[in-house]
Amino acid sequence: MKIDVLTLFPAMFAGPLDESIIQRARESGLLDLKIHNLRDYAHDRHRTVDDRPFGGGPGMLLKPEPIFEAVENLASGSTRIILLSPAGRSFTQAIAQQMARAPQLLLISGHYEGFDERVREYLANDELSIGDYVLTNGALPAMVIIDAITRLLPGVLGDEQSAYEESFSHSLLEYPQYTRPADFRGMKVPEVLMSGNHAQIARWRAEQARLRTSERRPDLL
Ligand code: JCQ
Repeated sequence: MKIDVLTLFPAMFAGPLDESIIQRARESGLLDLKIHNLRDYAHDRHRTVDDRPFGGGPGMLLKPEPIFEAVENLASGSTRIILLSPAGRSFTQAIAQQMARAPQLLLISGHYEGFDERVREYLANDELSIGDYVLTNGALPAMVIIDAITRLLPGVLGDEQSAYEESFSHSLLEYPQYTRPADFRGMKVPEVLMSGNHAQIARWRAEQARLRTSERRPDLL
């Protein structure tokens, strides 16, 4: 999969995507990730990317020209062009699964000033939010989405993790888990897990997952 990111803060991407599973996916060629500076698509001496809103009001808006030119340079007919902002639809595991099947994504990181509406209307295919709070810019949301999608790409995770994937798709929270020691400072592992009765263990886990979900995330049931 190819993922391009358009941002005013390319330096924010150094670090989080250079570690662990994402880095392995990049090195093995399963993920081709490129970060692009929106400012490189400005034409004037000051590399201007924003301007004042028509009709007045506070703040500045991202100008359409640099974003349109960047997209024309980076996207093809099959590229999904996605804006990141709190005004988007909520990013979910189901959306991550759909996007993991796309050949190319172009993530456009907005910031507090906002986009000229023509970027939404004529350029983007989609607008995503990672949650109901306001960040300074879309770089962290872009990284969250890249992480969620990359781990779903075939070959990125091992068998163990793929099994976990299936358990999440039952849309329950995970049951409590324990490892050694059986007694840690008097805090004991539930007896049933050491019983060797696998049918009983499976029942206990299913019950715990349901209980935990109904207590913490009744919206998932
Ligand atoms: C994304 N949840 C929060 C902030 C405006 C117009 O674009 C904007 C983008 C941002 C950055 O993204 C977020 C966000 N999901 O704050 C304001």
